[in-house]
Amino acid sequence: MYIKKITAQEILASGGYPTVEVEVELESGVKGRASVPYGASAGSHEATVLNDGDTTRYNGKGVLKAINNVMNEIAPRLIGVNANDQRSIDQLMINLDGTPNKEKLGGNAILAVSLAVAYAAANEKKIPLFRHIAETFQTGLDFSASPDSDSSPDSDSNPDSNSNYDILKLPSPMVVVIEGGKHADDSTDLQEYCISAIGDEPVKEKVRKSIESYHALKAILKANNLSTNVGNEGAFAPNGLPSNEAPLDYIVQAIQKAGYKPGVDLGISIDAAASEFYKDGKYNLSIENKSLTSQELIEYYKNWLGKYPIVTIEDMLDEDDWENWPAMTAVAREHDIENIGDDLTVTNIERLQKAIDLKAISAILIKLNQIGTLTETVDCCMLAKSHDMMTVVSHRGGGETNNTAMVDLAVAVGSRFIKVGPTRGERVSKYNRLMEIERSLA
Ligand code: 2PG
Ligand code: MG
Repeated sequence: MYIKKITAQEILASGGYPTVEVEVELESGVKGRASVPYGASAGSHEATVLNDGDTTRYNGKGVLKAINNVMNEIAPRLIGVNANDQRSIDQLMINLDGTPNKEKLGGNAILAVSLAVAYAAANEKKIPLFRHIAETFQTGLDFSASPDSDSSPDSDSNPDSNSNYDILKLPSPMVVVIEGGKHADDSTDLQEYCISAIGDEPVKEKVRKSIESYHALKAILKANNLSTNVGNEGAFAPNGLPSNEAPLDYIVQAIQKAGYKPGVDLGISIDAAASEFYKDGKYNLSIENKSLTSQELIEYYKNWLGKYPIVTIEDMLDEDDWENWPAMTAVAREHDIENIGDDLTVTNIERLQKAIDLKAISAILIKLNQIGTLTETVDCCMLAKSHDMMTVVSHRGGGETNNTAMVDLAVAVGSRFIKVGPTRGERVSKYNRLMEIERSLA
């Protein structure tokens, strides 16, 4: 499994700006290819997305420097290295970069190589990526076929079928249905309102029920004279909503209109992305003309918690408002709601450990490009898991590609949800991959 060649190129992401795509070829001729996303409301503690800053190309957002780093800095060190040794390869790139936020080589350059290596190794082993990740990092999940299954080469059964794995444990969809904040103009102050599937049923049913509710929501928004244009992630982004609470009410109506039970089949998840409306110690809710302290904001949210079938909340406070996060978590836990850190924790084990020590969160959002290597991402998931903390693997709002590594990661580490938008090719590719994995394991 020795690496023979690494190539990199600029490709377009869904936000209309370039991103990095890498192909790794092994001596056997087997290849792996991956591309990486970028955020819109990226946290300030994330790994660097290295852009060129050359304003004559793509408003300065080209990624030729990152491409150059892959070709001339990273590739020469990885030729001849065993692609199955993911941890060493990632460590080598971390050392080569040498900065805490991967600003020298670019988190985008490093992650694209990291994932392409993983795909190449999985392809060489003729196993799907999720299984390769689970085996490589010993995540404790067994996707291998059970010994009594028919896996003879001439059988037309799927080699991954009859596995020891219970498909009801696959991650559930957390579908962004209304978006505001930095993901849309003049919508809500809070960034995302999601429908999260909580029933005990196969993924394909959860996807269907969530998406049917998304369509029902369209009718409800229209009936309320609200626009059904969509934002970055393919969710509705209506102007002129009366409050940040209104979407919660519309979503409950939508779930019911689609014929499902709020709080039983489908619940609600909120991502405030509060760093985006925090300034000088105050949280500014512009559509309601309010400027609140952390304590006042927690009180404001508190009114919603017992009233709606909310299952998770995320980034309800600023990314460095550490002292108030524990109070938010305590309030959420009283209502059996998980409090997710995203910009707070940035898939970084040091920040996660701090959050654990402070009891600042009860769950963590996971984004591969927040930290920049597959190994560090899996380590973060495993640290969360060792503290019985739920993980949610997420897409990015700025620009996504059709790459589905986030889904395989979510399956491999046993994440509870994947957070992805409901429409647009780069979003539905994630749900389609999840349903494909389900079929392969059924
Ligand atoms: C988030 C993400 C994804 P962005 O905050 O959870 O929805 O947004 O990628 O813009 O940071
Ligand atoms: Mg978030």
